[in-house]
Amino acid sequence: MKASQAVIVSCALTGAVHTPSMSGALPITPAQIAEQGLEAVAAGASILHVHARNPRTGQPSPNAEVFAEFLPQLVASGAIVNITTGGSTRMTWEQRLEAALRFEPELASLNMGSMNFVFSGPARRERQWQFDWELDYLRNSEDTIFSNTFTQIERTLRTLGQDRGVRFEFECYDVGHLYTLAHFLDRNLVTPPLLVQCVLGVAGGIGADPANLVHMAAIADKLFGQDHYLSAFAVGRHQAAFATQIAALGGHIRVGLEDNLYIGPGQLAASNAQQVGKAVAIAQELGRTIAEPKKVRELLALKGTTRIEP
Ligand code: KMH
Ligand code: ZN
Repeated sequence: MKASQAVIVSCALTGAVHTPSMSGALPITPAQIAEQGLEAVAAGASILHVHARNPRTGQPSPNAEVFAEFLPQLVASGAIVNITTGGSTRMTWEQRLEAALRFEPELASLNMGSMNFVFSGPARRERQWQFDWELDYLRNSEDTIFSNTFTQIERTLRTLGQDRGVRFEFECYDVGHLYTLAHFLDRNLVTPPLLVQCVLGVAGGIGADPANLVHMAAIADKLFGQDHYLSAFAVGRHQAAFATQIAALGGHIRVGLEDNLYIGPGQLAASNAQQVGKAVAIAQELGRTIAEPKKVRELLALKGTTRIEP
Protein backbone atom coordinates (compact mmCIF):
# COMPACT_ATOMS: atom_id res chain seq x y z
CA MET A 1 0.00 0.00 0.00
CA LYS A 2 0.97 3.62 -0.40
CA ALA A 3 2.56 4.84 2.82
CA SER A 4 0.96 7.53 4.95
CA GLN A 5 1.96 8.15 8.52
CA ALA A 6 -1.31 10.03 8.97
CA VAL A 7 -4.39 7.85 9.43
CA ILE A 8 -7.57 8.52 7.47
CA VAL A 9 -10.45 8.05 9.91
CA SER A 10 -13.83 7.46 8.28
CA CYS A 11 -17.04 7.50 10.27
CA ALA A 12 -20.15 5.76 8.93
CA LEU A 13 -22.94 7.53 10.77
CA THR A 14 -26.11 5.45 10.43
CA GLY A 15 -26.15 2.89 7.57
CA ALA A 16 -28.97 0.52 6.76
CA VAL A 17 -28.33 -2.53 8.91
CA HIS A 18 -29.27 -1.37 12.38
CA THR A 19 -32.82 -0.41 13.29
CA PRO A 20 -34.04 2.32 15.66
CA SER A 21 -34.96 -0.03 18.51
CA MET A 22 -31.40 -1.36 18.79
CA SER A 23 -29.94 1.88 20.12
CA GLY A 24 -31.29 5.29 21.02
CA ALA A 25 -27.96 6.73 19.85
CA LEU A 26 -28.44 5.67 16.21
CA PRO A 27 -29.02 8.93 14.29
CA ILE A 28 -32.29 8.83 12.33
CA THR A 29 -33.50 12.33 11.48
CA PRO A 30 -31.51 14.76 9.32
CA ALA A 31 -30.91 16.91 12.42
CA GLN A 32 -29.50 13.92 14.32
CA ILE A 33 -27.33 12.86 11.39
CA ALA A 34 -25.97 16.40 11.01
CA GLU A 35 -25.32 16.78 14.73
CA GLN A 36 -23.52 13.46 15.07
CA GLY A 37 -21.58 14.11 11.88
CA LEU A 38 -20.25 17.41 13.18
CA GLU A 39 -19.30 15.78 16.48
CA ALA A 40 -17.50 13.00 14.64
CA VAL A 41 -15.51 15.56 12.65
CA ALA A 42 -14.60 17.41 15.85
CA ALA A 43 -13.38 14.07 17.27
CA GLY A 44 -11.07 13.45 14.28
CA ALA A 45 -13.05 11.95 11.41
CA SER A 46 -12.06 13.32 8.00
CA ILE A 47 -14.56 11.28 5.96
CA LEU A 48 -18.27 10.95 6.77
CA HIS A 49 -19.89 7.93 5.05
CA VAL A 50 -23.58 8.76 4.87
CA HIS A 51 -26.93 7.05 4.34
CA ALA A 52 -30.35 8.62 4.92
CA ARG A 53 -33.37 7.36 6.82
CA ASN A 54 -37.05 8.15 6.75
CA PRO A 55 -37.26 10.64 9.63
CA ARG A 56 -40.63 9.28 10.86
CA THR A 57 -39.98 5.53 10.71
CA GLY A 58 -36.20 5.19 10.71
CA GLN A 59 -36.29 3.01 7.56
CA PRO A 60 -33.31 3.36 5.22
CA SER A 61 -34.24 5.91 2.55
CA PRO A 62 -32.83 6.59 -0.93
CA ASN A 63 -34.66 9.93 -1.11
CA ALA A 64 -32.27 12.70 -2.18
CA GLU A 65 -34.60 15.24 -0.56
CA VAL A 66 -33.76 13.71 2.82
CA PHE A 67 -30.02 13.79 2.06
CA ALA A 68 -30.50 17.47 1.13
CA GLU A 69 -31.57 18.18 4.69
CA PHE A 70 -28.26 17.19 6.28
CA LEU A 71 -25.60 17.35 3.55
CA PRO A 72 -25.10 21.16 3.61
CA GLN A 73 -24.17 21.09 7.29
CA LEU A 74 -21.77 18.19 6.83
CA VAL A 75 -20.15 19.80 3.79
CA ALA A 76 -19.83 23.12 5.67
CA SER A 77 -17.82 21.32 8.38
CA GLY A 78 -15.00 20.88 5.85
CA ALA A 79 -15.13 17.10 6.12
CA ILE A 80 -15.25 14.85 3.06
CA VAL A 81 -18.77 13.61 2.50
CA ASN A 82 -18.95 10.08 1.14
CA ILE A 83 -22.43 9.23 -0.16
CA THR A 84 -23.41 5.58 -0.13
CA THR A 85 -24.31 3.79 -3.35
CA GLY A 86 -24.92 0.65 -1.31
CA GLY A 87 -28.11 2.17 0.13
CA SER A 88 -29.84 -0.87 1.52
CA THR A 89 -30.04 -4.40 0.11
CA ARG A 90 -33.78 -3.82 -0.48
CA MET A 91 -33.33 -0.82 -2.79
CA THR A 92 -33.08 -0.93 -6.57
CA TRP A 93 -29.81 0.15 -8.20
CA GLU A 94 -31.53 3.32 -9.46
CA GLN A 95 -32.64 4.22 -5.94
CA ARG A 96 -29.14 3.54 -4.64
CA LEU A 97 -27.64 6.03 -7.12
CA GLU A 98 -30.22 8.77 -6.62
CA ALA A 99 -28.39 10.87 -4.01
CA ALA A 100 -24.89 10.47 -5.47
CA LEU A 101 -26.11 11.46 -8.95
CA ARG A 102 -27.78 14.56 -7.58
CA PHE A 103 -25.00 15.76 -5.28
CA GLU A 104 -21.94 14.53 -7.21
CA PRO A 105 -19.88 14.15 -4.02
CA GLU A 106 -16.10 13.95 -3.89
CA LEU A 107 -16.42 10.39 -2.65
CA ALA A 108 -19.05 7.62 -2.92
CA SER A 109 -19.01 4.04 -1.74
CA LEU A 110 -18.93 1.28 -4.36
CA ASN A 111 -19.47 -2.34 -3.39
CA MET A 112 -17.37 -4.77 -5.38
CA GLY A 113 -19.52 -7.88 -5.58
CA SER A 114 -22.98 -9.43 -5.26
CA MET A 115 -23.36 -11.44 -2.09
CA ASN A 116 -25.46 -12.69 0.79
CA PHE A 117 -25.56 -9.92 3.40
CA VAL A 118 -27.27 -11.20 6.51
CA PHE A 119 -28.03 -9.19 9.64
CA SER A 120 -30.88 -11.16 11.17
CA GLY A 121 -29.11 -11.94 14.48
CA PRO A 122 -30.83 -9.21 16.52
CA ALA A 123 -34.25 -10.53 15.40
CA ARG A 124 -33.63 -13.65 17.50
CA ARG A 125 -33.22 -11.64 20.69
CA GLU A 126 -36.09 -10.46 22.90
CA ARG A 127 -36.71 -6.74 22.78
CA GLN A 128 -39.44 -4.13 22.43
CA TRP A 129 -39.68 -3.12 18.77
CA GLN A 130 -40.63 0.51 18.19
CA PHE A 131 -41.70 0.07 14.54
CA ASP A 132 -43.48 -2.80 12.83
CA TRP A 133 -41.03 -2.94 9.87
CA GLU A 134 -37.95 -3.74 11.95
CA LEU A 135 -38.34 -7.48 12.63
CA ASP A 136 -39.32 -8.33 9.04
CA TYR A 137 -36.52 -6.22 7.68
CA LEU A 138 -33.91 -8.01 9.77
CA ARG A 139 -35.29 -11.50 9.10
CA ASN A 140 -35.65 -10.86 5.37
CA SER A 141 -31.91 -10.24 5.06
CA GLU A 142 -31.57 -14.05 5.09
CA ASP A 143 -33.37 -14.22 1.75
CA THR A 144 -32.00 -11.13 -0.02
CA ILE A 145 -29.04 -10.75 -2.36
CA PHE A 146 -26.99 -7.58 -2.15
CA SER A 147 -26.71 -7.02 -5.89
CA ASN A 148 -23.51 -5.50 -7.26
CA THR A 149 -23.03 -7.01 -10.70
CA PHE A 150 -20.21 -6.11 -13.09
CA THR A 151 -22.75 -4.20 -15.19
CA GLN A 152 -23.97 -2.20 -12.19
CA ILE A 153 -20.39 -1.47 -11.09
CA GLU A 154 -19.37 -0.38 -14.59
CA ARG A 155 -22.39 1.89 -14.93
CA THR A 156 -21.58 3.55 -11.63
CA LEU A 157 -17.93 4.00 -12.56
CA ARG A 158 -18.97 5.68 -15.81
CA THR A 159 -21.87 7.85 -14.59
CA LEU A 160 -20.42 8.93 -11.26
CA GLY A 161 -16.69 8.48 -11.81
CA GLN A 162 -15.99 9.42 -15.42
CA ASP A 163 -18.88 11.83 -15.99
CA ARG A 164 -19.00 13.56 -12.60
CA GLY A 165 -15.53 13.28 -11.08
CA VAL A 166 -16.69 11.25 -8.08
CA ARG A 167 -14.01 9.02 -6.54
CA PHE A 168 -14.74 5.87 -4.60
CA GLU A 169 -14.46 3.98 -1.36
CA PHE A 170 -14.19 0.48 -2.88
CA GLU A 171 -15.86 -1.83 -0.36
CA CYS A 172 -14.42 -5.36 -0.58
CA TYR A 173 -16.11 -8.05 1.52
CA ASP A 174 -13.93 -10.91 0.37
CA VAL A 175 -10.68 -11.58 -1.46
CA GLY A 176 -12.53 -12.05 -4.77
CA HIS A 177 -13.78 -8.47 -4.60
CA LEU A 178 -10.17 -7.27 -4.74
CA TYR A 179 -9.79 -9.15 -8.03
CA THR A 180 -12.99 -7.55 -9.32
CA LEU A 181 -11.49 -4.15 -8.55
CA ALA A 182 -8.29 -5.20 -10.35
CA HIS A 183 -10.44 -6.11 -13.38
CA PHE A 184 -11.83 -2.57 -13.55
CA LEU A 185 -8.34 -1.12 -12.99
CA ASP A 186 -7.04 -3.17 -15.95
CA ARG A 187 -9.82 -1.69 -18.08
CA ASN A 188 -8.90 1.85 -16.96
CA LEU A 189 -12.38 2.35 -15.53
CA VAL A 190 -10.90 3.21 -12.14
CA THR A 191 -7.95 5.47 -11.54
CA PRO A 192 -5.38 5.39 -8.75
CA PRO A 193 -4.84 6.23 -6.01
CA LEU A 194 -7.54 3.81 -4.85
CA LEU A 195 -9.17 3.78 -1.45
CA VAL A 196 -9.68 0.07 -0.82
CA GLN A 197 -11.98 -0.66 2.11
CA CYS A 198 -11.80 -4.22 3.45
CA VAL A 199 -14.99 -5.21 5.25
CA LEU A 200 -14.77 -8.20 7.57
CA GLY A 201 -17.38 -10.04 9.58
CA VAL A 202 -20.51 -9.52 7.45
CA ALA A 203 -22.44 -12.82 7.35
CA GLY A 204 -21.97 -13.80 3.70
CA GLY A 205 -18.53 -12.18 3.43
CA ILE A 206 -15.08 -12.94 4.78
CA GLY A 207 -14.92 -13.61 8.53
CA ALA A 208 -13.48 -11.28 11.14
CA ASP A 209 -10.26 -13.22 11.57
CA PRO A 210 -6.99 -11.25 11.76
CA ALA A 211 -5.41 -13.74 9.33
CA ASN A 212 -8.03 -12.75 6.74
CA LEU A 213 -7.04 -9.09 6.96
CA VAL A 214 -3.36 -9.99 6.63
CA HIS A 215 -4.25 -12.02 3.51
CA MET A 216 -6.43 -9.27 2.01
CA ALA A 217 -3.64 -6.74 2.62
CA ALA A 218 -1.11 -9.04 0.93
CA ILE A 219 -3.35 -9.58 -2.12
CA ALA A 220 -4.18 -5.87 -2.33
CA ASP A 221 -0.42 -5.20 -2.32
CA LYS A 222 0.10 -7.67 -5.18
CA LEU A 223 -2.76 -6.27 -7.24
CA PHE A 224 -2.47 -2.54 -6.53
CA GLY A 225 0.98 -1.94 -5.01
CA GLN A 226 1.67 1.78 -4.61
CA ASP A 227 -1.64 2.57 -6.32
CA HIS A 228 -3.77 2.12 -3.22
CA TYR A 229 -4.46 3.15 0.35
CA LEU A 230 -5.85 0.32 2.43
CA SER A 231 -8.55 0.90 5.02
CA ALA A 232 -10.41 -1.80 6.91
CA PHE A 233 -13.05 -2.46 9.49
CA ALA A 234 -14.88 -5.37 11.02
CA VAL A 235 -18.54 -5.14 11.91
CA GLY A 236 -19.96 -5.51 15.40
CA ARG A 237 -17.84 -6.34 18.42
CA HIS A 238 -14.69 -6.80 16.35
CA GLN A 239 -14.52 -3.10 15.44
CA ALA A 240 -11.82 -1.94 17.86
CA ALA A 241 -9.58 -4.98 17.34
CA PHE A 242 -9.55 -4.48 13.58
CA ALA A 243 -9.07 -0.72 13.90
CA THR A 244 -5.97 -1.60 15.89
CA GLN A 245 -4.77 -4.22 13.40
CA ILE A 246 -5.20 -2.02 10.33
CA ALA A 247 -3.54 0.95 12.06
CA ALA A 248 -0.61 -1.27 13.02
CA LEU A 249 -0.34 -2.49 9.41
CA GLY A 250 -0.04 1.13 8.23
CA GLY A 251 -3.60 1.39 6.92
CA HIS A 252 -6.67 3.45 7.65
CA ILE A 253 -9.66 3.15 9.95
CA ARG A 254 -13.43 3.19 9.60
CA VAL A 255 -15.73 3.27 12.62
CA GLY A 256 -19.31 4.39 13.19
CA LEU A 257 -22.72 3.27 14.35
CA GLU A 258 -23.51 1.99 10.83
CA ASP A 259 -21.41 -1.08 11.56
CA ASN A 260 -21.25 -1.35 15.34
CA LEU A 261 -23.52 0.06 18.05
CA TYR A 262 -21.15 -0.61 20.95
CA ILE A 263 -18.17 1.09 22.55
CA GLY A 264 -17.14 -1.88 24.69
CA PRO A 265 -18.45 -5.32 25.70
CA GLY A 266 -22.18 -4.95 26.43
CA GLN A 267 -21.96 -1.16 26.44
CA LEU A 268 -23.83 0.80 23.77
CA ALA A 269 -21.91 3.72 22.29
CA ALA A 270 -23.33 7.12 23.18
CA SER A 271 -22.54 8.52 19.76
CA ASN A 272 -20.49 8.14 16.60
CA ALA A 273 -17.99 10.62 18.02
CA GLN A 274 -17.28 8.30 20.93
CA GLN A 275 -16.13 5.59 18.51
CA VAL A 276 -14.09 8.12 16.51
CA GLY A 277 -12.41 9.23 19.75
CA LYS A 278 -11.49 5.63 20.50
CA ALA A 279 -10.10 5.09 16.98
CA VAL A 280 -8.02 8.26 17.25
CA ALA A 281 -6.63 7.15 20.61
CA ILE A 282 -5.71 3.73 19.19
CA ALA A 283 -3.94 5.28 16.20
CA GLN A 284 -2.05 7.76 18.34
CA GLU A 285 -0.97 5.03 20.78
CA LEU A 286 0.55 3.28 17.75
CA GLY A 287 2.53 6.40 16.84
CA ARG A 288 0.30 7.49 13.94
CA THR A 289 -1.09 10.97 13.40
CA ILE A 290 -4.62 11.79 12.24
CA ALA A 291 -5.10 13.12 8.70
CA GLU A 292 -7.06 16.37 8.35
CA PRO A 293 -9.59 16.53 5.48
CA LYS A 294 -7.22 18.73 3.44
CA LYS A 295 -4.52 16.06 3.63
CA VAL A 296 -7.01 13.33 2.73
CA ARG A 297 -8.11 15.29 -0.35
CA GLU A 298 -4.47 15.39 -1.45
CA LEU A 299 -3.85 11.71 -0.74
CA LEU A 300 -6.97 10.49 -2.55
CA ALA A 301 -6.91 13.14 -5.33
CA LEU A 302 -10.42 14.32 -4.56
CA LYS A 303 -12.04 17.18 -6.45
CA GLY A 304 -12.93 18.97 -3.22
CA THR A 305 -16.56 19.83 -3.92
CA THR A 306 -20.03 18.42 -3.45
CA ARG A 307 -22.93 19.96 -5.38
CA ILE A 308 -25.01 21.46 -2.61
CA GLU A 309 -27.65 23.87 -3.88
CA PRO A 310 -27.73 27.24 -2.11
N1 KMH B 1 -22.23 -1.21 6.32
C1 KMH B 1 -21.28 -1.76 5.41
C2 KMH B 1 -20.88 -3.13 5.84
C3 KMH B 1 -22.46 1.02 1.40
O1 KMH B 1 -22.91 1.92 2.06
O2 KMH B 1 -22.10 1.13 0.24
C4 KMH B 1 -21.83 -1.71 4.03
C5 KMH B 1 -21.78 -0.39 3.35
C6 KMH B 1 -22.34 -0.37 1.99
O3 KMH B 1 -21.24 0.57 3.85
ZN1 ZN C 1 -22.76 2.29 4.13
